[in-house]
Amino acid sequence: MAQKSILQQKRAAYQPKLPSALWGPVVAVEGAPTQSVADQEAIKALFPNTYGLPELTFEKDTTSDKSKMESDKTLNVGVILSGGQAPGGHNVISGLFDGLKALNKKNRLYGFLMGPAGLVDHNYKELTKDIIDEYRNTGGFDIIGSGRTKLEKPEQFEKGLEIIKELDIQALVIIGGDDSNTNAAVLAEYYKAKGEPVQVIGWPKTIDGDLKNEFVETSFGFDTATKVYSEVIGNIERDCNSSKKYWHFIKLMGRSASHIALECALQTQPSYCIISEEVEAKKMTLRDIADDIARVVALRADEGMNFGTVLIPEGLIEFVPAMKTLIAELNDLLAHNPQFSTMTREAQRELVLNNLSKENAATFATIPAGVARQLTLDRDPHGNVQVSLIETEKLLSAMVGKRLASMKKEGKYTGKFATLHHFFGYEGRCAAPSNFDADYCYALGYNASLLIHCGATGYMSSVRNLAAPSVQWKAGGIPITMMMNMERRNGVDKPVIKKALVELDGAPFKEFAAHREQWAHETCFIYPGPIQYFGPDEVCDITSRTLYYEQQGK
Ligand code: FBP
Repeated sequence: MAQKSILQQKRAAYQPKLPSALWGPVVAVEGAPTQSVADQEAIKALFPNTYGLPELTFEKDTTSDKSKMESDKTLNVGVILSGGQAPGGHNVISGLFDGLKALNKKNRLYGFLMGPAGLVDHNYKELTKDIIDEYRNTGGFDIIGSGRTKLEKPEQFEKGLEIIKELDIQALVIIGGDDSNTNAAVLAEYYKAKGEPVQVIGWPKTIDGDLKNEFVETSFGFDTATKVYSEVIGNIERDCNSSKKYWHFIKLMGRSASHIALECALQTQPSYCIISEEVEAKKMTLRDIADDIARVVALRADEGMNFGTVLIPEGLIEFVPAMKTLIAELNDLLAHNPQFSTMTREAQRELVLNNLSKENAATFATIPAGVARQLTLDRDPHGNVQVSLIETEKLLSAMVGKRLASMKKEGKYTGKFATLHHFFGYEGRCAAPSNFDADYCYALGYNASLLIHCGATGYMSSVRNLAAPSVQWKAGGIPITMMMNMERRNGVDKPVIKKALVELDGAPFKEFAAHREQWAHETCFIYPGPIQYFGPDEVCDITSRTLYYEQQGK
């Protein structure tokens, strides 16, 4: 048995707070039929058996005199962790386990190992009370491991069905981001179309925060991960305000949307923060961005402040319009040339330059060789560029340095520009969940046991009203097809869950935009400090600033 830190030992005793609606017997209240957020006809045609299902809300069953929800029916359930780690995954599984056992002590939970591949390859283990107790309120996905295998081929579904039948599993729960929940919907449709009695339920996971909509207020893990990054950014800010000699360029994880960067900016008030969605809306080039950062460096230098912090979202490159069209064409090119990864670097560059459109070839030729190569590296199994490998923090600081050098020649800048670079991502993905994520995940898991109990399939577990204390949260399920639209992936149009990007007319961005010029001119750093697990509620239960501003007034 692995040794535990003292915090881990004490934290194991934390009992996550469930919404009061789930404390006893519940009834599932059906809403109106739903439709997808876009491309309704195309999605309906692809999901004839699971499209248009009603939203479900669990309410207290006031007709029952029992103290808890119970069932005579026994259930075997399989669970899969898919994609990148996010704090709270173990609590989702412990919530599901507790919910299943509350329904019927004979219910069993199986974990498929190392992601969706575990289902296809029949690698699994039964999750017993002893195992679950080891992992309560801990970070990481190591209870069963995770992976990025994309479940999309009928052969995979059939292999999965073999083990599902062997273990007599009635429901499969997939914990994942937008792509994995898309897989969950496809799987639910496949089994329903075949008349196989296997329910499929999804859970909203990703530190990126981009799996959200009216019914999913936030994905789990975002709260904890951003608190960890903000703690470290705050520490860097305090260091930089002490020595007053460095500009720190800090890249933050978040494959596509800039929610993490925006949240960290709201928590730490840096000298500068780039929001990719704004870059796209303003059609900015990398040069425009570097020039604007140089403007801030120069104006702080005028006040004697040759130091500061710049936050850079990981997904920036894909939002710079010229780069976006280049990457889209590169994605298609790579998808149609499977031999690409085995070619020499020179041959790869030649193939790219000879096959790209004139405009994109020109952009490709002008970007530094290192970044150009990073753009052509292997895609992840979902066809995405692996943006975490692109060192935009170094690229931008070099461009800012160049701009400052020419400003110096023109007599427009007299300061010093010494830079340090950081990339925060993996530091936060497996942190011990904050109270918010511990409670939210446990509730999502417990709630899924009720969705399974009431026969739902093709649904995502949904817990809402998250800015209120956890006992007031509302629980239920939303049809996954409702969140879908058609997008081009690996050169083909596919049904996928629509990614939620930062809204420039949303409250969190407006709050940031209203203050950023002041944060640039003055030193307004905030030092949030570490996540607190013990102490006053207002410190331990604080939600993300994003959720706070989004929910304010609702
Ligand atoms: P998910 O969308 O699967 O939750 O993963 C998000 C993420 O953490 C991104 O922020 C990051 O770009 C990516 O995973 C890195 O993944 P990997 O470590 O597998 O390369």
